[in-house]
Amino acid sequence: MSEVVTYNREGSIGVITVNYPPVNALSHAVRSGLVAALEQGQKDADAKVLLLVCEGRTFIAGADIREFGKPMQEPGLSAVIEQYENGDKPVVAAIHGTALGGGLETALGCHYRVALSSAKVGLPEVKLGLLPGAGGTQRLPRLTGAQKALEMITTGEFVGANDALTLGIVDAVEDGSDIKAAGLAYAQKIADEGKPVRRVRDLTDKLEADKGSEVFEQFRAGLQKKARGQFSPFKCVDAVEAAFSLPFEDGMKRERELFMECMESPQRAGLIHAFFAEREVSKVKGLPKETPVRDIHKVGVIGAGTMGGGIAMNFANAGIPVTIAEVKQEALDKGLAVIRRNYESTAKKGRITQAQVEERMSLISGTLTYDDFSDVDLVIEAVFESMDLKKKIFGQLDDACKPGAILASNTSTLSIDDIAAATKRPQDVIGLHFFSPANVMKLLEIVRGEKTSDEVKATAMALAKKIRKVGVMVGNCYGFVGNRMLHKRGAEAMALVNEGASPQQVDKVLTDLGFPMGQFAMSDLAGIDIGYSIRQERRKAGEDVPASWMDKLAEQGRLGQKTQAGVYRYEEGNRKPIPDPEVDRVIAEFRQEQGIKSREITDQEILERCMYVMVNEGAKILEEGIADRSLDIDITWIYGYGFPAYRGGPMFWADQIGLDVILGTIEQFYDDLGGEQWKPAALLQKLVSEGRKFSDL
Ligand code: 3H9
Repeated sequence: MSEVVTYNREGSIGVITVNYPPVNALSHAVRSGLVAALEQGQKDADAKVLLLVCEGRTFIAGADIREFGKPMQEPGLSAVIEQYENGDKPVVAAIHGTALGGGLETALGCHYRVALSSAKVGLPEVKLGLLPGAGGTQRLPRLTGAQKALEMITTGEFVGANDALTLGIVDAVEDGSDIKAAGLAYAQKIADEGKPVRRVRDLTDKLEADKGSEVFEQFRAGLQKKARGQFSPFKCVDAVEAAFSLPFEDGMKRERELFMECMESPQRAGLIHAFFAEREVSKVKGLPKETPVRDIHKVGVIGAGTMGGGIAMNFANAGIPVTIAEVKQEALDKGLAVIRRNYESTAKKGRITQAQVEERMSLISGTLTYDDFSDVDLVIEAVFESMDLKKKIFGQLDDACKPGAILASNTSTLSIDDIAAATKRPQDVIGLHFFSPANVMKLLEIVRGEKTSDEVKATAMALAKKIRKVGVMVGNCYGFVGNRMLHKRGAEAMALVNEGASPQQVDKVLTDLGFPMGQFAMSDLAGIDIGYSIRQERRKAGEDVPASWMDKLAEQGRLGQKTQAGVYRYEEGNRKPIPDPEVDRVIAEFRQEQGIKSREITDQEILERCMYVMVNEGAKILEEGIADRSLDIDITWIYGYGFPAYRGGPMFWADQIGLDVILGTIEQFYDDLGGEQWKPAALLQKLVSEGRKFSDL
């Protein structure tokens, strides 16, 4: 008898129990166990109805993703589900936690479904670059009709139990937390009422209603925008459409073919890498799992600007009281008003209730003095990037905060060690780098200083989870992982425009790769004055900072989106960048002044220069131990900068292109263009000589 799936009888109900922690994924052992237990149940003359239920935190959460890419061992999931559906004893699936992917498909192969009201169901395969490959695209529309099935399958979003009941996906919903008791009671009812088997594959009324409908074309058109560049969402539509145009068996065959196409696509590999990488980043090298963490009951934030306000919202959203400090009452009032406006607009969109707006606002207070930080467990400083100012603030915080309080900086570039040196508690100092908009972007770059204690590091990682961010632990250097790579890409993008490319050509190459916006659209969003004032400061300090056409734009007052003109122009109330001939003129004038003869630049050169410079820098970051693993860099870029998850992150993308190809091109650029940024990273050379990849490290 399988250890992970057991069979026993309770009265007239034959109970099939899956127990395969952590999420009861459909491994080979579970699939064969399900078949064996079903056969036992069918042979058991005293079992009138069978019940499929899971131990632990959830019903089956899908196929075992760790088995993907390895040879499939029989029985396949579709065959298992077919046996459940074709049997002549009714089978009830009892759902708690999340019935996902192959898990929901298994439940759809059962004849009745009961769920706890806290349960959720979904077909999230699309998020892994796949489509439901065990009948989900054929059975779900037979219950819900085309529209809802397409929505669920192309977005992968989960549906709560009560909505699932309305949609016909489950037959009953029970309150409480004892899924086995709920399942047994429902199965007994089926037995008492002598209900027959009811096979989803035989249901046809929803299919008839939507046959020939325009909904498929409408979905494809919508996806052109929403899923630009992606492969599997379009295949999902094809598969669901097959349910309406083909008999069940043929529809299943079509689903299989499309599933295999997705399985073989590089996007599937990228998304599954991203799925596991997201979970791996929480396991920090050298930081034992049992490291104690400090309680964070109350937080202080310094700065009520866009960043400080966004940071504060994260804590209020997680139910943690937060006090924001500002220098002037006016700035504080303005910051608090912006936060309220943000919440109100979320409420208007129906994502939170008005009561939640008030509840969250009641957790946020303001102050003009650090004396109010005497009882906070954590302070996050979010003032502008000036080392002198930060040192002054940290010295004051050291005096104002209780012993054991963590002092964090949201700096995006400056040295955490230098900031920590302004305090008598460098072990309690850490970088917590949020990404704008801080209440939305999922990344939290956690910067460990030389002296940061393990307890503080572990507390920061746990805190990230609590405020629903993905925390990535990185080392201390200029720009850390994300901005250090971004700055290299930015310098290369500028060089390309100097040499002859247009800003829109550079941006298009990046958006075609899947970035939500290009380098120059991003400068407009952040504000051109930021880079300009940094360059001016450095010039004043006597540094040799080359002239730039961006300086000319800043001097003309073209500061970006906020002035409706920057590298692009913007129409009132619209964030869409529009190329501007005036900017072309400024660039042409600049080239003339600098004696640059512009040349044709190909999209391929833009791609290689913008991306390979990042990969080379990423390799140096790994070499120096600033990032522990290439997956830490991948997750930083996916969640901090919108790198397309379906390409797995910049380092995974590089592995897929081939490190030998990339190194060869980098060497060529080093010869042709020169510059430290093109000096090949020793790690990259080593990996190529050993025939290895970043992901092998
Ligand atoms: C599919 O079903 C294809 C079929 O249509 C067709 C087949 C022919 N497999 O996320 P957590 C691990 S495709 C293997 O931290 P949570 C995870 O790596 C699949 N492992 O917990 C982690 O391991 P570790 C469709 C899995 O409570 C641990 O479980 N299904 C799988 O925050 C805990 O995970 C999906 O896409 C898996 N399927 O969230 C569902 N799932 O501890 C994917 C999880 O070693 N899973 N693990 O780091 C999820 O969305 C979330 O994990 C879930 C729990 C909501 C279930």
